[in-house]
Amino acid sequence: MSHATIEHLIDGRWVPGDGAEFASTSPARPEIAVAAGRLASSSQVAEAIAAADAARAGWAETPMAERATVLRRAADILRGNAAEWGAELAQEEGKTLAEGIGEVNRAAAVLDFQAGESDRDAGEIFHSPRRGERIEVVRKPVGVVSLITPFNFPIAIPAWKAAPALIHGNTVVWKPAQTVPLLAMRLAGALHDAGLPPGVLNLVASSSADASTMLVDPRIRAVTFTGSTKVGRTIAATCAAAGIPVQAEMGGKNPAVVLADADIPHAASQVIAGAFNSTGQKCTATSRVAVVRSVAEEFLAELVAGATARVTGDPLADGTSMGPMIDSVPRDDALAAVRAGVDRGAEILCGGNIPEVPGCAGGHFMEPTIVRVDSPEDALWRDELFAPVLAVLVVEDAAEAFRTSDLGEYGLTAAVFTDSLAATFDAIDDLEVGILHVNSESAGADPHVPFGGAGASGLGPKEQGRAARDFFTRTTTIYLGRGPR
Ligand code: UN1
Repeated sequence: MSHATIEHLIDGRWVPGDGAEFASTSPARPEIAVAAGRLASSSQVAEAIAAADAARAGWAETPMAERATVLRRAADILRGNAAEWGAELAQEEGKTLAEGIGEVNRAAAVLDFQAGESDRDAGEIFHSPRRGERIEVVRKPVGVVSLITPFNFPIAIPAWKAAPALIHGNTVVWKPAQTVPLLAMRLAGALHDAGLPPGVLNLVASSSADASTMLVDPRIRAVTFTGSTKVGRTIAATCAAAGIPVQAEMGGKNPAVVLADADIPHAASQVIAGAFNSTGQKCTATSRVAVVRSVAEEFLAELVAGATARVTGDPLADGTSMGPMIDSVPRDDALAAVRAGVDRGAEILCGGNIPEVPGCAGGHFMEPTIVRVDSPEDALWRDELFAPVLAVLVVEDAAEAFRTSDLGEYGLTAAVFTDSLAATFDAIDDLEVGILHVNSESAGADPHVPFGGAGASGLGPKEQGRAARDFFTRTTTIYLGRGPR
């Protein structure tokens, strides 16, 4: 099968890389290259930064309505190619075809929402305590911003960083995850073909070492990152030393809480979706569930039935409801973590193995896995695996459910299943999370509302919605006096 050729977008031109050879491979069939080429070298990263800097003034001066037109055209291009690019996404990242197509359309929706900023208010105006004066707050672009994006949403996450950056008049240097260069090219290509001027968005698929200037170059004014807590904190430390603000969306160990008055079949199907969609590789995935003892038997039976009904297989095949993981190393780490849990006394309720997938012998598959732990101190209850593994803890009551779910330093999302208004209030008040779902799965992020977590899950202003402008603009407060009469 022929593969796509990896190129980089620098100053409005597609160019081959000067760095080492690399390829993205299909996680379902690792022997197949999806895209191949050469990495961008450090000097190409430098060219990209210079191009973004040169394009800065022109793009900042472009009326927001014109910037919006480019974003809307790019959204149309994404929608027009959703079937084809969704299939490429499924092939390159491993999520199912339906998830891949859904993600391309989601990226389009994000571009459209952010384009709409051109029709909304531009700033704020305040009363002044003095006569003949008012106080205005205007927003301006910050300048050149670096985007560093992960493998798991290869087009949606870049869209929700690039769209607000661009609509607010910033220019971009973007390093995608090395595992998903093709989908990065699709988004950059859509924006380029939509008429983005040269240099406004530059895509450089490079090694982390060669991209390191994207964190410290004095022309870079902000860095937005999504990935692990460890890498996010390292980036934040590096940028802090250079005085560059960072927005980092990082890990999660998101709990679901199932209380006695919950609709149990609904709760189980939502927890299954939260745990196993995208093969559990979401920072918002449900990775632990506390269930109250009086409903535990019914809930666990539904849960196990839902997990075992998932068809793990080739992401492009009809009927597949869970694809492979991105690589064998994190898959093997997740399997080892489950085995270590079993050695400590945890009980596997389903999964825990590498499934046989016809035609995909070397694929990075893992069965949807549910493990019952007997203590909230267990590592399976506390450590993020980024894999299709769900830990279950049976608790006595709502108070214990919330207490055990609040353990750990992460605070991205949580899901609470209940009919009780009082329990809902307790969840809102007591759970230290950036996103709370009441009677729905822990994952998901609508384009028009803030997204991001607390604690080890997030640093800096929130993404998405109107909140996105807090990171991608700086404000000037103007004391606007009329002068003496
Ligand atoms: C979702 O829950 O649909 O990296 C999106 C991640 C998050 C995005 C989650 N930043 O998984």
